[in-house]
Amino acid sequence: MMLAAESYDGKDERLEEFLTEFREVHGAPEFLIRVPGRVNLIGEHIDYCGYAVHPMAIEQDVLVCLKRTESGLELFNKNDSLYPSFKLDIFENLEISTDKIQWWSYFLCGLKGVLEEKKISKPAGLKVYISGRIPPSAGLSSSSALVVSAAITALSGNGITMNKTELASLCARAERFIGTQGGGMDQAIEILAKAGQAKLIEFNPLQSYDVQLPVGAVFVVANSLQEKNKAASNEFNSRVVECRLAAKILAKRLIPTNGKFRGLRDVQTATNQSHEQMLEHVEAILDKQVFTRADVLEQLSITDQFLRDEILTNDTENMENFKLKQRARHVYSESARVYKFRDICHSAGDGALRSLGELMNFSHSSCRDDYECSAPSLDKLVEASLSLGAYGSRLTGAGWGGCTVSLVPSDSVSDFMSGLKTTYYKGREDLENVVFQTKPGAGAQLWKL
Ligand code: ADP
Ligand code: NG1
Repeated sequence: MMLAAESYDGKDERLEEFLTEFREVHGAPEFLIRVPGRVNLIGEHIDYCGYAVHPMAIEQDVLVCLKRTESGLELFNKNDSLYPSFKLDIFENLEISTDKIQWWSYFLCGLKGVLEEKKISKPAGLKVYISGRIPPSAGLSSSSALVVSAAITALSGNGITMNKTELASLCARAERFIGTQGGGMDQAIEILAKAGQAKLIEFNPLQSYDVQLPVGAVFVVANSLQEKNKAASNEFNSRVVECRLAAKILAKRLIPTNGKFRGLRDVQTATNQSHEQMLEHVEAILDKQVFTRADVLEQLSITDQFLRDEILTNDTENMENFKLKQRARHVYSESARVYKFRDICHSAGDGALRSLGELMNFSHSSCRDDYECSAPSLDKLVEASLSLGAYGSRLTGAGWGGCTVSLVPSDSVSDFMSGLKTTYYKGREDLENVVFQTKPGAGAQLWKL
C-alpha cells in the first residue's frame, strides 16, 4: 500500500496549533506529517536476528510540517532549548557522524536514506518544524519516529510517493547510519500500524499481520525514568555481534556446507529445526559461560583481522568476552514466545490474559538474566507492577532503562496506576506522560495542506 497524502480538514486542535506556530514565523506550510512511537508487547532484541516481533503503535507522536524553499535545509524544533535549530546551506551528499550524535543526526538519517535510494542529487530546499512528545530514550522509539518523519519529509518535499513496506525497510537501513545495528521493528510498526490492531511483524521479507488483542487486554506503559540512549554506548551493538557469533558457531557445527549465515533465524531455517531443538543445540554447542576472543577465533577458524573487519562493529572491535549461550538462549526462547503470544490472541480463550501475562513475565526474566538488558529500576518497576495485580510485566524496547509494559485487568487499571504513583513514583508530580494506559494506534500519516 502506498503512503498517500490525505486531505487536511483542520479539525484537530493540536495539529492546528502546531501549524499556526509554523505559519506565524515562516508562512504557509505545504505538508504535515505525524509519526507515532511504539510499544513492543513481546519479542525483544530478536528483530535483528531475523525473528518476528509483536508491537503496537502508541498515541504519543512526532509532528513535522514543512515548506519547500529555494535551497538548503533548516530544521526548527518546538523544544529548541533541548533541540537547537540546525541549518545546512548545501543539502547534498549528507554525512552523518557516528561520533558526535545530535538530535538532528536522526533526521538526517531519514533524509539521506530517501535521497540515496531515489538518487536525488538536487533535492528541494526545505524549512522544517518538528515537535515530539514521545519520551526520548525510553524504549518507545522516539528516534525512529524522527527518522521516519524525515524520510516522509524528503519524499513529500521532492514529490515522490513510496510503498509503505518499502519505506519501512528503507527507514530501518537509514537509521543504521547512526551506528547502531538495530532491526526493523520500530520503523515497520510506526509506518504500517492500523488503529485498533497490534501487529506481528516478520522480516526478510518484511510482512505484517494484524493481531486483535483479546477483550479486556489493557496495557499500561510506565517509564522507569532512567534514560538510555542506545547510540551513546556499545551495549546494543555488543548484543548484535554476540548473536552474529552465536549464529556462525551454530552454523559451522550444524550445517556441513555452512555458507553465509548471518542470523540465528537463518540457522534455524537452514536446519529446519523447532525452537526447542535449537535450544538444545545452544546448550550442547555453545557450552561455555563465556567465550573469550581466542575461543571464538578457534571455533570459527578465523583470524582476528577477519573478526574485526567482517563481524564486529567499530564500537565493539575491542570486545574480549562474549556470552553466546545466554544470548542465543534468549533469542530462540523469545521467538517461541512471540508466536505463542500471537496464537493466544487469536484463540482468545478462557484464561487468555493470564497466559499472555505469563509469557510477558518469562520474556522479562530472559531479558534480565540471559540478555542482561534490564536495569535495577526496570526490575523494581516490574515487581511493583506484579504486586499491584498485573497479569504480566516486562521491559519494552532496547532496555537498560526506559519503560515497562504491563498487562493489567481492565477493572483495576486506575487502582494499578495510582498504586504505581504512590509506590515507584513516590512523591513525583506530573506523571501524565510517565505512566499511561495505551491502545493500538494508527501508523504514520501525511497531509497535503
Ligand atoms: P528511543 O528509544 O526513544 O528511540 P534513542 O536513545 O535511540 O531512544 O533516541 C533518542 C534520541 O532521539 C534523543 O536523544 C534525541 O536525539 C532524539 N529525539 C527524540 N525525541 C526528539 C524530539 N522531540 N526532537 C528532537 N530529537 C528527538
Ligand atoms: P528502541 O527501543 O527504539 O531503542 C531498539 C531497536 C529495535 C529492537 C529493540 C529491542 C533501533 C532503531 N531499534 O529499539 O530494532 O532491536 O531495540 O527489541 O535500533
